[in-house]
Amino acid sequence: MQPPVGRNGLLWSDWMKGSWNEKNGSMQAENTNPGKNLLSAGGIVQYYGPVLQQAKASAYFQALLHGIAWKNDEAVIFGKHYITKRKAAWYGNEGYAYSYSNTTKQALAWTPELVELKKLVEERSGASYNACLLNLYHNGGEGMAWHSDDEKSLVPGAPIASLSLGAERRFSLRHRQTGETLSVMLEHGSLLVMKGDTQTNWLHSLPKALKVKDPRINLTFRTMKE
Ligand SMILES: O=C(O)CCC(=O)C(=O)O
Ligand SMILES: [Mn+2]
Repeated sequence: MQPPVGRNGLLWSDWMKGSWNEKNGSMQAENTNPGKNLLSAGGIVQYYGPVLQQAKASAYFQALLHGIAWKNDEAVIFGKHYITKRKAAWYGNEGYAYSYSNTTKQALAWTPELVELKKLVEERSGASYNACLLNLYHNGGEGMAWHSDDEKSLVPGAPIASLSLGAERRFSLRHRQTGETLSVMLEHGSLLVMKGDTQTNWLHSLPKALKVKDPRINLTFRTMKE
């Protein structure tokens, strides 16, 4: 099994030490570059690259595609009710209610796959999480507009760990004051972590990418106030 080649100007082998764990399909490795912050100032965003063997990532993609209680996402913006083409689902520890975009969602109980993925991202990011928002983008015609994950129900500054499965998509960040913008391609099985003041100073988005025909699932593990 060859380790994957990064799409972001880095060779995986340049910054990873270790080997694939064939048993559970995860990269049994010491990531030598987890601390590299993509942001110039005002927050911390770390891209870890793939943390799952590609076949294992594909198996999780299929399990989540068929096993998650997907619903079209709803938003109320300037009093107008929108239903997105994108689907979403909300899982968490104890039936947490989660409010965003003026809608409230009740958390469902963790599935076995989500428990495994939560453990993996907790190990890699060195933080723990009590909830997860999942998004299903059927193709590149679906994305997510500029926003920050700064809802009152979240612990401010707590890491948000974003795991990507399926089609590779561009993830963009824009500084609220300076307008500085940067992007990273989120690979199949990859992990990105946002923490510190990122949600205060930066917006993020998943731009539409009309050439992309394949679906993508994103999981953001979060920490809700208890
Ligand atoms: O799909 C993504 O990578 C971003 C998702 C996101 O920003 C969110 O769920 O708040
Ligand atoms: Mn977000």
